[in-house]
Amino acid sequence: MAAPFNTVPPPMTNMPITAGSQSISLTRYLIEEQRAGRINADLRLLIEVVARACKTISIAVGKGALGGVLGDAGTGDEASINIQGEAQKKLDVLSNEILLEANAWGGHLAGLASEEMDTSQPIPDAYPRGNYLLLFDPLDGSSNIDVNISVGTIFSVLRAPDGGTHAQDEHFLQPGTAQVAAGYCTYGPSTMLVLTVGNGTHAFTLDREIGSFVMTTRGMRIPAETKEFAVNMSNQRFWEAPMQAYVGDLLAGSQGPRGKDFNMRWVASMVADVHRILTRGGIFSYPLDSKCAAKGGKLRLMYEANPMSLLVEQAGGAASTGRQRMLEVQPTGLHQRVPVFLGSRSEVEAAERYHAEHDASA
Ligand code: AHM
Ligand code: MG
Repeated sequence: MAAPFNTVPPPMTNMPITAGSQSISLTRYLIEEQRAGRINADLRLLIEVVARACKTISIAVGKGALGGVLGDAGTGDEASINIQGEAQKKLDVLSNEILLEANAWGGHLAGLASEEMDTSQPIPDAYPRGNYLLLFDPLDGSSNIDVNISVGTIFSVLRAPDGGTHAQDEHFLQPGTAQVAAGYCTYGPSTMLVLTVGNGTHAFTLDREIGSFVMTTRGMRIPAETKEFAVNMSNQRFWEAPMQAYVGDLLAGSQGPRGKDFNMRWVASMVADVHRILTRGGIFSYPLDSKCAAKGGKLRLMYEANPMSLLVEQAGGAASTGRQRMLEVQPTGLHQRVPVFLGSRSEVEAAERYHAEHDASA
């Protein structure tokens, strides 16, 4: 029998909910969190609205070529380029619109910011404004859409410093420790929502027949040790010296200083790679390299690194830039980029040691 949610905090072990146990919908989970005083009604509504938008995106992604939504946005020479300087896919644009439209009118937000938009967007005057800020990458890994590989939506929730007023870009520039909720939705063989409101990281699977997210793992736990790493190896020659040394020792396997053989996986969809790490451990990294050094890294702090880092820390893992705890980075820009190392605690600490030793000797 399922444990009563209102009295027992989620046990901190990877606990798949087995068939036959009482099913706990996302709605029920959020109501129980509200009763326990960990979230308020507005934050509950916000998460429900994001989850509903993700269901709509899941339907669009799932239709694939039949929905006429594959390929680049814009036409021919007029390819649509976003603020990141990247060509937008039709599904990037559509997912962004779905999230904007769903979140505009509920009264729970002061503003939104998206990886696909130049600046943040305040809630229109026609609607009431609330006390939260929502940031999202509407469709991460979208270069994978056309080849039918998992993609996902990543989101982060902050408190609005001036709740109820027009949100400005600078209101969003809060460190990851200030997040009140974070999550992602992965559109893979099944659609899953992985969520934290600061009380563990929990996974919900979309039951397509009834149209609701049902808890399938309560209290995800990342094993501290791992033998699996995820990185785009084709960038090796562009990496900094400490990353070269770290991965060199991973590749040396049982003959090298690490004394064990490592396996490598790289989906090139951060959501899918992080989901694997939350499920069975590993380290994910997108380090600084000479191609992206001028921008600070490849992945975005506010839309990718911070929400994933909160989910990973809440599952017992660690997240770092290689030189600093990710969640303590003070953002200076909405679209700021950072190097990323996250996953199994001992491996993230090992990567940090290589950076610290290199920096000390330099
Ligand atoms: P995107 O937000 O434009 O999709 O870029 C982010 C993606 C991540 O999902 C993934 O980890 C990374 O870019 C892959 O980069 P690369 O193609 O260099 O391996
Ligand atoms: Mg992205």
